[in-house]
Amino acid sequence: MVVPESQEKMYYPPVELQRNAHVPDFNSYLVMYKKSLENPEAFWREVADEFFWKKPATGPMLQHNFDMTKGNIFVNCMEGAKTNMCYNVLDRHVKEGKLGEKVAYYWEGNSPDHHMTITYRQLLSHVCRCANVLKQMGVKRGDRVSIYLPMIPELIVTMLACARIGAVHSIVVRKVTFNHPMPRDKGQDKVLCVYGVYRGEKLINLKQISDEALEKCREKLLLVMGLSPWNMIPRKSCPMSCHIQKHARPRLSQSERDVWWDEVMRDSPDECEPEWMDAEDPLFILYTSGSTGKPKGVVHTVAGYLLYTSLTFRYVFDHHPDDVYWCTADIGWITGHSYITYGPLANGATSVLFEGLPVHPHVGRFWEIIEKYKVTKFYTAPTAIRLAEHQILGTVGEPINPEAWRWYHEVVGQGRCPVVDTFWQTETGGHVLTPLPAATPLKPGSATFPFFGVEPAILNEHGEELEGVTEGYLVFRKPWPGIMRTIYKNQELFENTYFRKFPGFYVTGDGCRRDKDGYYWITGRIDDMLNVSGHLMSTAEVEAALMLHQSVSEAAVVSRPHKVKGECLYCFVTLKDSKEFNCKLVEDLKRLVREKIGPIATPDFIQNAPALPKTRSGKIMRRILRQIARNEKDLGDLSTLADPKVVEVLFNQRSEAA
Ligand code: 6R9
Repeated sequence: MVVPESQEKMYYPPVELQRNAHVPDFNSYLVMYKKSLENPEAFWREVADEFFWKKPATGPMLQHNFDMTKGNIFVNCMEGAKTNMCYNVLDRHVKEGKLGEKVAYYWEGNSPDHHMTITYRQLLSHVCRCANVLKQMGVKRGDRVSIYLPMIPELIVTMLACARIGAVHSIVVRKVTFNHPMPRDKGQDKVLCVYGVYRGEKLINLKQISDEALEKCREKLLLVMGLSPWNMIPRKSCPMSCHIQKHARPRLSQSERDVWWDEVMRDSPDECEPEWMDAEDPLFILYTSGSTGKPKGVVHTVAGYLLYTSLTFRYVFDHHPDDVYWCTADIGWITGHSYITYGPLANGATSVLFEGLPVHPHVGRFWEIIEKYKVTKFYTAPTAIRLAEHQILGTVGEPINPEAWRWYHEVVGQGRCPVVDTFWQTETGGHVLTPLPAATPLKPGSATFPFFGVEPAILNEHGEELEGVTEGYLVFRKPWPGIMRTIYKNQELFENTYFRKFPGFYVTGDGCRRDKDGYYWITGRIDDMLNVSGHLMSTAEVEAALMLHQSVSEAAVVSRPHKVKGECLYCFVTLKDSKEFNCKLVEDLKRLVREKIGPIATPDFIQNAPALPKTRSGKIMRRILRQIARNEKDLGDLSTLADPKVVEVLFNQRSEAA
């Protein structure tokens, strides 16, 4: 792969940061990393010691089998131990840690006029009330609860209330139809949702969507809360009593099934004994973003997930008690589960919880919020960075990834803040390849090195391990506590998807390159690799080349069968505002790719794409683009698409010109 020279520049951790850091230099990282691999038992035991265990473990910290030829795949952490997630992230701080009055969340609404502050003590009290409400509704240990809420405090409250009583939460990403993530099978599911919510200027009627889904499943119950902005009026003076003023309430269509949040919460007692769970009991199910296929219900369990999200949060963000931390992700994505709810709370952190959009009511909203709450640690996605970069700075003509990286580093971080590029997956539970801010010299675009306890390897197609400078399949040799345990009700799919290809390894499905300094570079999903006349190339490198052109704001490349070459390149490009798509541009782009990568990579098709199909978390769904390129109309499951209309537009504008 061609690496633009600019990518090779190293950025060293600032000295001021190193003085007070948990891992103050690269050598300390190496020492701890070595210990975590050589003696995982001692390493994870020490991490576990800081949490509350109703009963200690009788088994080892980690046991596993990753080899299908030797039996079922499993991971087991702290067998015999009993604990409760909610107790560890709330009661422990309020009762033992004296953090009761510390702010857990600064909630900032869609409108800048709506905001509130929630302390650890208040959060605990609301969680206990909600836990009692759930019990009252008949939710028991082991039951599944589907949650369909926007980014409001009640979302965190309901997640933790489930964790407290041992119910398994399954958060449904908003705007998704209930097609797949809403469980259709018979179960003891309860559903929580709000009546509606504003996203920017747009009102989304979540209740109506839920009603439609629920029609088919009689046994479900629905707890309805108010329309989000209406709720806010009483919020400031009376946190969480909230919700639609009586006279402004819509009538409930299903009055025997649906209840109003404030009515049931008001009379609910604010004490609730936690359910003492087994270490390996499920904590939640989360459906993967589906950028590569049918969404799978990834299952995470109590103890291991607690240890791993807590530790990664502390080290990767170098957390200190006076930090104000902000992760802009949606809680419906694994990033929100691990790094808005569980990881930060396990550390007693203060976080910002933001309901709105980065561009509402104006493009500077992110930076305004950072100012307002004096945010010290900021965690966001490249999509958001690119959006802000283009809107604020106009545009430049260099590779998008390093370019966006540098902009983030220099303009947002004023050159003082390390950028931690964290590689992980819903399946991994937490960061697996990541820099540590005071320890790791950075290269823009690289997720650098493995986190503690994580042992990566790069394999070729035949499963042979590749050493040194190389590129191939990214796999992991051993589990860490936070790795997924199974796919909900489908152990077979779990084993086939992640373990069949290379016995003995967890297969991420991502391609990866290791450079001369041992840095890891993710090259994209393996399914997105192209084979043109026998040359293997990653879509990411062709896309990076296309984005060098000053008219291009985004590009996505997929393969299309070709009589002679086997596969050829079909490129979708989104142009910057005011740029025109014409024959000259197409020729320029072809020449550019040829120059940067070589004649073999010359695109056969280039199509104008006013927008690209993306998941809610901003990932391009190349599976769909591949089908558009091949003119295959049966697109299968589109339920995780953020905006299904995009697909139709792209079909209509297909490029047949070679
Ligand atoms: C956390 C999350 C997982 C897939 C993963 C990979 C891509 C995530 C990345 C990255 C390059 C990074 N990915 N982090 N690629 N650099 N820092 O995103 O989970 O929604 O399950 O997606 O995202 O392809 O396999 P999830």
